[in-house]
Amino acid sequence: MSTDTLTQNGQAAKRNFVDDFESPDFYQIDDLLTEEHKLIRSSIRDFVKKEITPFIEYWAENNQFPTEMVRKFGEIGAFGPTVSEEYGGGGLDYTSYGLIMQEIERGDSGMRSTASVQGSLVMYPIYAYGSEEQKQKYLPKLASGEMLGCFGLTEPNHGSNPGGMETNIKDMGDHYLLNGAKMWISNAPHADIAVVWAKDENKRIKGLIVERGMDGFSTPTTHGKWSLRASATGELVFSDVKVPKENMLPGKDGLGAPLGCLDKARYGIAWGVIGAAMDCYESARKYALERQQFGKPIAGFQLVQKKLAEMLTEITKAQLVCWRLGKLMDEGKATSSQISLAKRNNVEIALNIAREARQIHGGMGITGEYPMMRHMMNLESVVTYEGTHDIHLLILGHEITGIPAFG
Ligand code: TGC
Ligand code: FAD
Repeated sequence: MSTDTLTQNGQAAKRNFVDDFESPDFYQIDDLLTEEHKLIRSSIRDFVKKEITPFIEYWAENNQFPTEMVRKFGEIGAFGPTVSEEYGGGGLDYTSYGLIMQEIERGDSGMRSTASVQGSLVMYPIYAYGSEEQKQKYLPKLASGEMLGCFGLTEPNHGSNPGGMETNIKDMGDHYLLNGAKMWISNAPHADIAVVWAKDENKRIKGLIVERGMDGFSTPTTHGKWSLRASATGELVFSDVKVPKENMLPGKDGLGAPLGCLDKARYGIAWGVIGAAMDCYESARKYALERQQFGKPIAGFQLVQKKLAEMLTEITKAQLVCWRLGKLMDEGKATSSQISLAKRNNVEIALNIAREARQIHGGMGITGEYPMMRHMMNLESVVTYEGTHDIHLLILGHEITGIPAFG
């Protein structure tokens, strides 16, 4: 991990900032959670109030990835919560994982990206498809935050259709020769390792662990983002990189291997964005009660109440979808299309809630004094990555009709 952060926490903290966030629970969904779930949620919420929300506007405004958060996330168990304790994971269930993502994304989607890429897209493939040596070598360091990882699937010419990827490996006897490029890769500029998907000579997709420092491997930073500004995004460029044979993931190949990881990450996003939505809703509810126009709080106007009532309705529906999906994940019964429904629906409602909440704040809503603009800009990435809104619709269409309409 590079430690070149510019962050000076003392300078970054907002003056007089008090984060008194409490989540809405209109349908008493807390009654469906265990004491352990509530404890985990409350400890992550406290962490976010102390370590993220006082600084996040500064990081986002300055387009700064706070590298110190990697170790801190490791310390609180945000990396690989469902990975077994034997390899440094939390050994927790999927509802716990979802609640952790929800609380972190309440702070910021970019912070949740850092955690969910590390857990679902780097630790999960090593855990599920890796050799015993790979698991022992990488998982404990990834879990603790000693190492940061990234996941390279998307390419300049292949985003929604990763099956068309051009990145390739040649078998050179004692190693593979890796060539190609990936783009839009979260964590890439700071990553110690990359889980990379490439085609072999038989056009079969394989997963490889590529380490920083391997000759011919570079990770240029992507600049000019108006979204996920506290998350580092970059490219992965491979020019005749010699990858040792023991770095190939032996347990699974084909497009189903990376897509299996995406299922875990999409599940985490479905929960995560409820956090962003709740943050916007709570901010709007409080502002509407305080802000006076025409001699009374704007919360007293029917049109403002309509906005708040619709936000709470959609948050409640999203919470119920996630609670049920978490149970299905634990029972090993969740399908990819059920996960698509949750990801697609929840990101859309979060984005709509961010926009409506911004309107309730009037002009103040466009400033960094309130979180909506940052959440809204972040959610424009979230609605695109891990499968775009329309790709998830087509996955559902395929499930309903049996007819794929992708090509
Ligand atoms: P298709 O022919 O449908 O499937 C190919 C093989 O894959 C299997 N499969 C899955 N396996 C596990 N989980 C899933 N969700 C799966 N979906 C499909 C399928 O059974 C088949 O297996 P086999 O054994 O028969 O070969 O594939 P297709 O080429 O038609 O594409 C289908 C499509 C469009 C749904 C898929 O490619 C897709 O999901 N596209 C979206 C791409 C995407 O999501 N990219 C994400 C990149 S990573 C990222 O964005 C990280 S951001 C992280 C952050 O910062 O938080
Ligand atoms: P395209 O696939 O070119 O799509 C453009 C438009 O065409 C979209 O609206 C799409 O819905 C539409 N479209 C495409 N195909 C169809 C179709 N068949 N029918 C109808 N409409 C269609 N990738 C990684 O591998 N690892 C990462 O860590 C990662 N992090 C990311 C971080 C950020 C901030 C962003 C923005 C992206 C990240 N991605 C990552 C890439 C992300 O997964 C892709 O951007 C996404 O899958 C879409 O691919 P694309 O951008 O190439 O868009």
